[in-house]
Amino acid sequence: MTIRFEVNVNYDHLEIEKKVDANRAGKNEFYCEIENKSKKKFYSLAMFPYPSGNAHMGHVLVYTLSDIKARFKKLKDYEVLHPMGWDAFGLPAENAAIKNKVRPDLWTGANIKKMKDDQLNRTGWSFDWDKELNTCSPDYYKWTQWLFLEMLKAGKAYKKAGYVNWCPEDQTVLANEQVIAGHCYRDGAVVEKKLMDQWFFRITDYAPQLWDDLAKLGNWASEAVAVQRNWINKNTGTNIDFTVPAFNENVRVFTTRADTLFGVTAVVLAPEHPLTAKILEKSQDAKVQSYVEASLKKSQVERLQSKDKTGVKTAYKCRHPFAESCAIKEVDIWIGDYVIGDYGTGAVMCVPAHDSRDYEFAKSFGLPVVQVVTPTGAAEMPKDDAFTDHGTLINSGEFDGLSSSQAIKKISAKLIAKNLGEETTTYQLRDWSVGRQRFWGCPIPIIYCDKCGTVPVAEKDLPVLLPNASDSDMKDGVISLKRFDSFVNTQCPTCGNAATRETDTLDTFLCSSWYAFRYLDNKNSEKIFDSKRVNHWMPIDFYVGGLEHAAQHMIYFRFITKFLKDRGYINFDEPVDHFFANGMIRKDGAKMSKSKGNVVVPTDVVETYGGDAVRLYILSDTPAELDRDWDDKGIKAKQDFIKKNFNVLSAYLESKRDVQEKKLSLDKYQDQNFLFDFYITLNEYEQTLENNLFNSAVAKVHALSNIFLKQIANTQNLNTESEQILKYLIKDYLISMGVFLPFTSEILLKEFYDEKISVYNNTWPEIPQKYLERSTISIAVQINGKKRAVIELAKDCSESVALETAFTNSDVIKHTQGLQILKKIYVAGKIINIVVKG
Ligand code: ANZ
Ligand code: ZN
Repeated sequence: MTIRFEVNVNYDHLEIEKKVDANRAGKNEFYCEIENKSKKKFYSLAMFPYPSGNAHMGHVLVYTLSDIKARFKKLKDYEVLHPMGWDAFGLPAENAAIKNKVRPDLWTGANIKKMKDDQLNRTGWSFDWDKELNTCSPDYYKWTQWLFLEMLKAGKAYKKAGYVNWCPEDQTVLANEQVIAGHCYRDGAVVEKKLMDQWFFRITDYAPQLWDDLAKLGNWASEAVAVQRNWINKNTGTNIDFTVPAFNENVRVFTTRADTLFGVTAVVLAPEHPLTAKILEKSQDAKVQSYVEASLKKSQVERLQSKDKTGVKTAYKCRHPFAESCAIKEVDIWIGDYVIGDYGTGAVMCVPAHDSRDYEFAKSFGLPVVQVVTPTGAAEMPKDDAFTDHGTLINSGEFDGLSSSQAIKKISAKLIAKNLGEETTTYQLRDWSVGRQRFWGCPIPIIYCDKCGTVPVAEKDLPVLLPNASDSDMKDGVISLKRFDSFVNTQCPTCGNAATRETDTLDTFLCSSWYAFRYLDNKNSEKIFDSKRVNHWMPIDFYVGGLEHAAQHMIYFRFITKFLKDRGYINFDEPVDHFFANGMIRKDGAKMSKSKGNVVVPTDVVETYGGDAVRLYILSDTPAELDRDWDDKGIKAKQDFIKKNFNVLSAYLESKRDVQEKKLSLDKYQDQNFLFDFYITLNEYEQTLENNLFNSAVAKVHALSNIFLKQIANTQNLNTESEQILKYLIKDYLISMGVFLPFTSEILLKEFYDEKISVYNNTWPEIPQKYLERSTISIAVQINGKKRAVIELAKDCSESVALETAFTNSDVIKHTQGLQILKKIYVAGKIINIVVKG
């Protein structure tokens, strides 16, 4: 036999990887036949990367996870899709363009090439590059634009005034990431909030469905579902009207605790509330004026997180809806920025005794605290805080003595009867602001005409192409589509008059909210995708990504799916069956970051330890859902393990080149025990992979290797048939190991079995039922307290048979011959104890 790959019997990962890659070049081994309906499908997907130019350890973890799953399912005879693409629009490219004076498209393209060649293809990831997509390429963003137009047609895209971050120095809009502690990242100017017309998607129309369908996400990481629940946050409550005599109108508050109505000591309006503006106009109060202006400059996050509640009292009061029976007849109207403008009604009834935020607010301004709910049972009234639990009503007139939940119903009913309230459902979810005042994004396909107004670009005219930015376009450090006259100036598609294009681009979260569909039909120039394909392949069977995407990306992805279903393009309403949320890779207990100087670079470790070791190490010991600490010793140990496994196997197989592997009857194999060991462990390995217990799977890889290495060490007396069977079993073993160790397995299979063999396009070994449960057990025989032998017994063996068998064992005979036997007992299933005199 010729040595086909010239395997160096000493493990050298670089040489092995080079050979495996060379052999693979030019073939798309991982090609998925989308139209293949003869097999069950498996869609394994990891969130696609931003082409920053440098893969980091987080990428290594997610792509190894989706890859292990893909390879395993492929062996289990599924048609597997494991695609890869680029989330290429966004701020970093724009910033790099400004800093380095390179065009963002060129910068992005170079990074993609670098990541693909140097990084993604070196870790043994089975990506089907035929399905590659890139969100900044016109044949992709054409369909992002189409999706926008679909939203518009359905009445789900609209323009309204929204607050943006405004740098007064640059006279430009800043992204949230460009605002550092309230200041512009470039010139340090204090960032202001400015009202500008912006595009929104009506995701709130889908809030009830997004909420109800959380029940369908049984296979999601539970933390991710919790994040979604929090984000959508459905609440049932009561809207209550307080009349404001000075304005002859009502201010409506939203509360979940109508039972606390008798404890109201103020009504607080959000600075954005319409009545705030009216109050400002009527009172001309400078203090109120400056407070409102200052509040509007703060971001929502800042407002919610600030520890001290701020506010200002206005000159106006409103009437309590139960003034006739409540001790409190009227309360002051305040403005406070802890009240959010677009949640509930943008106004709250302030109940300091029972709401913590109201309590802090009341403390800051000396408002009265009136207790109206008293703890029931063992609960106690907290000392310096609100009592926020349900309890029993006091100080509430006719409602005294009711439980909170009874009181909520009764008080609501009375308010409704008086026409001063209604029961409501609210969601915290806000409409999705999709416009960005940035250059490097997907242009919004809208034209503004003086005569015709807002005119959507016709579908046949898509894509609206981004202009090519040249160096001079970036000279002042700001690029906006507004600068490109040739882009801005156009003709109205309706009347033909001169018109201008929308210069906002779309949020990159829109690009990533439909990419999983496009992988299934990435070359379609007629349609966004073929519905039949998508209906067959979705939902995604296994989706891997960080919990940091559990809110925005996963909500938008679910929303777009529901929208496409309503429009008749697909027939399912949840995009992801199983969402696997991976943990973080840390170093010395801290997040890896450039500033801490603790970054472990994937290319370096692949170079030093090899792709197989990286794959095995990154999933070992700790469940992949949890954070793990990177440890150089740990990966070195994995490399040593792989090396030993490789060296022993290759030396053995080298010496048995002339043996032809054969799938003979396993009964013929001389060491039946080995077969039990192998198949029982292989079966456990399979279960761990099926159930995503990846660290346990790594442990099984080690266990299997031990079983084979031990067997190889004991092969001196194997007859020819057993040797043929063993060689066959080693092949099966290598195929199953290929899930974690594609390079080592592939090279050994090619070298010693068949040069055309692939560790990917192959079949998981068949596991004979017979070898899954041992009918015998190994029992130690102790003589005078010393272990002298191990014998095989039938599981249900009687004591007399057990002892009889023991005395046929040569070691037992040796240690008892000629001696008086004082005692012999069999502890069933455990041990045989023999006591002799002498
Ligand atoms: C009075 C009250 C008394 C409240 C009490 C709570 C406890 P969740 O559960 O998060 O939805 N609220 C209503 N609108 C608000 C807004 N725009 N900005 C800030 N807070 C607002 O919160 C519902 C509760 O949050 C409402 O019930 C209201 O305070 C407050 F013992 O009303 B509650
Ligand atoms: Zn027109």
